[in-house]
Amino acid sequence: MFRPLSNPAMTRDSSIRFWKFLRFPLLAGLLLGPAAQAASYRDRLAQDEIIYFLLPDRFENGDRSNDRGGLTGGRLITGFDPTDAGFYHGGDLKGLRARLDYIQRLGATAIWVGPIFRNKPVQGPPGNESAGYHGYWITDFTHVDPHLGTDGDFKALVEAAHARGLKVYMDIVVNHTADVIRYRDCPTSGCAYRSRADYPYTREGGPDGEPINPGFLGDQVQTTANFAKLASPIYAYRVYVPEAERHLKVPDWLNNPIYYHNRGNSTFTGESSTMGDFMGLDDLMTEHPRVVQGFIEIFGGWIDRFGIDGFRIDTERHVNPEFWRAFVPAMLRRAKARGIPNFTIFGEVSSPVIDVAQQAGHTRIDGMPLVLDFSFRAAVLQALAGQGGSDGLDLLFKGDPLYQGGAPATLAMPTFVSNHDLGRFAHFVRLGLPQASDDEVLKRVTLAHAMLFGLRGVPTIYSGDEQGFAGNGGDRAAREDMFASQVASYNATRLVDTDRTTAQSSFDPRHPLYREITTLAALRRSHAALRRGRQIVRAASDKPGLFAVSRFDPVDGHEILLAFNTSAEPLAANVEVDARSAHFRSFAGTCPSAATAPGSLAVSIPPLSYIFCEAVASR
Ligand SMILES: [Ca+2]
Ligand SMILES: [Ca+2]
Ligand SMILES: [Ca+2]
Repeated sequence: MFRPLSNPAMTRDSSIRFWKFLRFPLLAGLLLGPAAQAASYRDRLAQDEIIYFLLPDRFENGDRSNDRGGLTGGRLITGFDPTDAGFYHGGDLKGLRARLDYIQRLGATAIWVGPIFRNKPVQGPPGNESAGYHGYWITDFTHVDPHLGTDGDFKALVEAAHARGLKVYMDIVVNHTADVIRYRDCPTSGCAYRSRADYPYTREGGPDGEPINPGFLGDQVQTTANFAKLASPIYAYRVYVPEAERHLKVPDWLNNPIYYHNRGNSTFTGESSTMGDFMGLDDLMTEHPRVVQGFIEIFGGWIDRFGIDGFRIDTERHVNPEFWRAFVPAMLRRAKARGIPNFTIFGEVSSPVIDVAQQAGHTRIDGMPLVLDFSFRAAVLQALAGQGGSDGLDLLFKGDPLYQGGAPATLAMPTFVSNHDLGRFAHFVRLGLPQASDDEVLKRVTLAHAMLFGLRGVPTIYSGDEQGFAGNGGDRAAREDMFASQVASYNATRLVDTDRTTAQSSFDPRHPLYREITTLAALRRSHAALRRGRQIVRAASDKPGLFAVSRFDPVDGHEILLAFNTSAEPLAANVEVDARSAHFRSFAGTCPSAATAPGSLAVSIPPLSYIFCEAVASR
C-alpha cells in the first residue's frame, strides 16, 4: 500500500490518483467522526490508527464470578490474589467492553489486547510462584482463559469495538507455550542451553551417545520427509511430560515433545536466541512443517471466528525467519478471504537501545510487515529522560530507508514510549532526573507524547500512561490496575500530576495527560501529514535543546514544522523550512506567522514545550 510521495511539489496527476486511492469511506470516517468510522474501519489503513494497549487482567473487572477462573482453592491453584503484583487481579473482557467509551474518547482507534488464551494459572519453583495473569503462558491456544471470560465475551467485545469503528489487535505467541515439558537430567528450571554442536540431533546426550534419529539432516532442512526422521527428542536432555499434564495443551499435537527444541534455557545469544527455552517456557520447534501448519490453523481460526483486525506477535525475534515467511502470508490471505483487507501484523523485536539494523532486518529477512519500534522509545528516553540529546532520534530516522518498503513503510510502524515489559516513561524520567519537580516530570511525559503523536509511526499508548501511572520498574512493577488496586506497591507510587492513587479507579477523563493525548489525537486525525506525510529532520543535537522535523501533506505537499525544546531553558533559534513555506499558522503552541527569509523560520519555544506550525498560502 505504500508509495513514495514526491514532495512538496506533487504533480496534479499523482495527486488525483492519490485521492482515488484513498476511497470515499475512509474520508467520510475521518471527516465525520466515530459514527462514520464504524462503517469504514475495515478500509482504514494501519498508518491511520492510534493504538491503545492494555492487559485485560489489569484493566477493568466486569464480572467478579470469573476472578478465580472457575478454579477453587488458594492462590497457588486459582492464580487469584489481587494484593500481589504477580497474580490475577480480576480484570476481564466484560470489563474491557464496558470501558470502550473511555478508550475511544481518548482518541484511540485500535485496541491491542494482551493475550487472552487459556494459560497455566500458576508456574514457578516453590516459594517463587506467580500467575499467568499477563497471558504469555498459554496451554490452550483455541479458547479464552476463564479468568478473562468466555469465547462469547471475546466475540461480544470485538463486535462492540467494531460497532464503534475501533479495531481489535490480538496479542499472539508462537515461540513458546507454558512450562510443561521437563528434563530428567535437570530437575530445576535453570537448565543450561545445550547447543546443536555439543548435542547433535543424531546422538543421545552428546556426540559419543547412542545413535538416534538416523538420516535426520537437521532443522535447516525443513521438509516433511526430513522431519519424519526426527523421532526421538532426547538428543540434548531426557525430556518428559508430567503424567497429570499429558493432555494439558490444546490442540493435542502440542503435547508431543518432538515439536519442541528441548535444549534448555536461552542465553539470548547465538543459536539459543531462537532455540532456547525462554526461562523454562517450552520452546517450539518452529522449523518443523507440522508446527508451521499447526499455528496457521490455530490463528487462522481466530481470524475466521472473530474477524479481528490484526496480530501483535510476542517474542518475534526468537522464532526462525522461515516460520514467518510461511505464517505471515497465510494470515494475510486468511484475513483477506474474511473481508479484512488491511489486517495488521507487527512483531516484538525487543531492544533496550537504538538498534535499527536489527529491527529492519526482521522486516527484510522474516518478512514481518511491521515491528514495534523499540528504538523510538530508546531515542525519546535519551532525549527527555536525562541529560542526553536528540541525536538518537536523528540516528533513528536516518535508518528508516533500511526497512522493507523503505521510509514510507515506517509510517505504519507502532511507536511507543512506555510498555509492560520495560516500564513506563515517567519512571525513567524520575530515575534519570531524580531532582526533577513533579511539574518537570509532567512536562517531560507530555513532550514525549507530543513526539509520539507528531513523529512518524503509529502512536501506541500503554494503558495507564494517560492517568499519570509511573510504576517503579519493569515487568510487573509497570502493570498497575486501572480499576481500584489492592497492590500496596502500586498504591504507594506517586502518580504524575494528580493526588489520586491507584487505590481508586483510574478512569478519569479530566486527568491532564488524558486531555493532552485527546488533543494530540485530534491533531493527528485532522492532519494527514502527521499520519501519512514524509518526514525530514531539520534540527537535532547531542545536547538538550532544539529538535525539529518537517512533515509534508501527502496530497498537496504543504509543510508542517514540528519543533521541540528538550531543554529546561527557553529556546530561540532559526529553523530551516521549505523555501516555499512563507506563512505559517500555529496549531500547537505559538508559531511565527511568517518566515524571516525564504527557508528560515525564527522560533521561540518555552522550556520542555513544543510548537506545531503549518505552512499556509498567505496570512
Ligand atoms: Ca473478573
Ligand atoms: Ca519447560
Ligand atoms: Ca524459539
